[in-house]
Amino acid sequence: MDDLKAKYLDAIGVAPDENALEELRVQAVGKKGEISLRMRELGKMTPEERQTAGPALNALKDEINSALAAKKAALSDAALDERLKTEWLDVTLPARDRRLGTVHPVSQVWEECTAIFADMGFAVSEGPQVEDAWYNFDALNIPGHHPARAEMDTFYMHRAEGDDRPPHVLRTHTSPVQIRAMQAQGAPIRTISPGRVYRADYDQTHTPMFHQVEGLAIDRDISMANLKWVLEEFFTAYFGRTVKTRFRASHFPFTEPSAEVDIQCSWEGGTVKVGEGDDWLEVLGSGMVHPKVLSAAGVDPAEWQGFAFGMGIDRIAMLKYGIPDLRAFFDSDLRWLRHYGFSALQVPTIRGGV
Ligand code: 2NL
Repeated sequence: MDDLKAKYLDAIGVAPDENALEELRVQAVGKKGEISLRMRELGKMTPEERQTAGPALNALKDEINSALAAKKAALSDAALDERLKTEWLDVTLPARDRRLGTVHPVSQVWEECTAIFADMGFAVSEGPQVEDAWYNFDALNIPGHHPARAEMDTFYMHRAEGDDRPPHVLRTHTSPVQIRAMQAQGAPIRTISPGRVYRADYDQTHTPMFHQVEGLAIDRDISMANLKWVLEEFFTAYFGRTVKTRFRASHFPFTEPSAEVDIQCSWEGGTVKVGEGDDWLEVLGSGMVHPKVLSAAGVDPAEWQGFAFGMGIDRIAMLKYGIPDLRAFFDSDLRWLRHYGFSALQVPTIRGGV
């Protein structure tokens, strides 16, 4: 009996597949199997012999049956594992999350500005980021010896050796775009020029590349009054509330008269809030376009006049969305971008975008 048990349990243990297992089942416990034959022989035994052999054979049959069932389960698990190694595509798995990117706050604010000024009849002009020094300085009444050229920390694009033409510059403002627009279209003109500008300056509040939006309106009778209305309309739409402004006399070579514009704000707990309180925050430079600048751009200053202004996109983005650190704007840190970024579906509108 022990031999019989060992023979079948060992064979079941090493059976390679279900067919081998089925053969073993027939051999051992099938109708004409070895165990069944032994059971048939019980009749020829003495009652004493039968009393021990009967239960022993039944127990052996049970043991072989459960060994067969266990081995069958193990074989089918192994077969599934083997299949899963090659079948890497499991169509029953849930779909993977799609990781959507976000719109950078600079892009969002750029579009918000464009939408607000477009609603006031301003077109958008674009131009090169690598400029002739003439467009960036001379046309704007900033002559070669003027300290502004040094103050602006200009990036110069040096010519090849032996090429004696003056070097190109990375534009330090988007004014050259407006000069080109006036040359191309003449007057009257109403346009804004958002874009990247460059100054060799890097600290807590300055990055060597930043974003500016300039505006220009030239017609026969445009005045500072029109400038004030346009800017107040802009700030109210942009910040979504009435924002008081303060015009302070200033000086730029390209405007006369010139004004710096402050907006109303409050300081509480180290954060600034726009459109309330009685502090002031400088956000913008502006003025009436200098006659020499009009002439340089091919517009007759005896016939035409108008205003221009320039402000920092990054700066007003920080103010509106409570972003404390300018330099994080250009770190490309995905956690920062997910936190401060906008959904691609959040399209800016003339009411301020959000
Ligand atoms: C600032 C603000 C300013 C302008 C930019 C401009 C453009 C043309 C003619 C005259 Cl085509 N002016 N733009 C005017 C005033 C200020 O920028 O704080 N700049 C240093």
